[in-house]
Amino acid sequence: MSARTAARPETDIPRLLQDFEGGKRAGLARVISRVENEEPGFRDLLKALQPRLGRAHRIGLTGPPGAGKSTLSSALVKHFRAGGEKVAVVAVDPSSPYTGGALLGDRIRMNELALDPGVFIRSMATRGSLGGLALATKEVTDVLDAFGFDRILIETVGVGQSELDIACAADSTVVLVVPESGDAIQTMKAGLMEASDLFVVNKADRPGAERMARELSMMLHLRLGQALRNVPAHHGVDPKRAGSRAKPAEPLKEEGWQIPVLQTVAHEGGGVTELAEALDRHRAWLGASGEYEKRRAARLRERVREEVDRRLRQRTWKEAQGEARLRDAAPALESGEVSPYDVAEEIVAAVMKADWSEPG
Ligand SMILES: Nc1nc2c(ncn2[C@@H]2O[C@H](COP(=O)(O)OP(=O)(O)OP(=O)(O)O)[C@@H](O)[C@H]2O)c(=O)[nH]1
Ligand SMILES: [Mg+2]
Repeated sequence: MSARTAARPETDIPRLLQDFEGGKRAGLARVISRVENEEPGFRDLLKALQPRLGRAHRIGLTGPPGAGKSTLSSALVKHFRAGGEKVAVVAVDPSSPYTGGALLGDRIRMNELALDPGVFIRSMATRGSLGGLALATKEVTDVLDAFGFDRILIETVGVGQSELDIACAADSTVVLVVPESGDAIQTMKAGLMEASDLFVVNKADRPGAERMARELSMMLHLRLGQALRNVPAHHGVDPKRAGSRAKPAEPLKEEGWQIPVLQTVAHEGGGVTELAEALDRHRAWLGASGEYEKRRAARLRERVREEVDRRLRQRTWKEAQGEARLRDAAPALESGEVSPYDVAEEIVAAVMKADWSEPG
């Protein structure tokens, strides 16, 4: 390490790690803040934690606003806690630049859980970080995994692409719908089918839940039929059985995993045990089928891409003063004197000329 490194604020990393490793809550909170805000030294922290990743079961929970995600999360937390497991909840709201009202509501609702030392709850919202919310969420989840939580619930509001990106970074992705969600076809159009490992129709105490669940099962089943047409018979799946129309067989996503469509009444805890059991089955399947390793490998590669993108953005907009250059060029840009392409070229040229010897 150079003398310059020693003068940097990240020299407190060993102490931070010591508190963290000692299982101190305050240490955990400090490491999370450092990582979430991309403060100096956050990469060193993440590097140090790498060898301990992969012990937690990461569960993504996504679905439309008000579907009952937080209520279901709370119910799952209680269930896992009753089994003696340590549980963390990360609530993500990509739509709000600050910790919004909805998340605040969740906090109040989850207060009772938060008093339990075996539970950790964190709300996340965009903070203009150069890596984006999805990356920050994954990194915070890594920190929680390394700290030793057995289960990590990642709740994302909405069903857009960024929510799916976050949910898909989990080991098991649960897509929540409600009877009022509209028709199943609409749900499927949002690309949720590919993303989900489990479907849950929450608010099953309301009319239409049964029908919703049936429609979802049918659609999953139809999709399976299509997928199997390209699967050779020796692949271990019996296309006749799976494609049978007479008896709606359990739908499959991939060989060996049947995407279940469960029903819950989250505020009463109804169906939560069944959901937890299905999650355990999914986790066991991930391990036994080799799917876990496959997804892990894909995730590691993806993390490299995300980090490269972030570093380049950081170089461009912070270190090479891209924003300042853009501001300076704004009048000429607006008057039409220069084109956006000219300005971009100038910024890129500045990035290329910058000193790349010291990591940012
Ligand atoms: N009837 C009924 N109401 C429920 C059920 N689950 C949750 N709710 C209610 O639905 C409302 C929304 O629940 P939340 O858990 O906040 O939903 P959410 O998906 O987290 O909402 P956002 O985070 O705002 O997107 C609350 O008033 C819950 O009490 C259920 O199974 N049945
Ligand atoms: Mg919520």
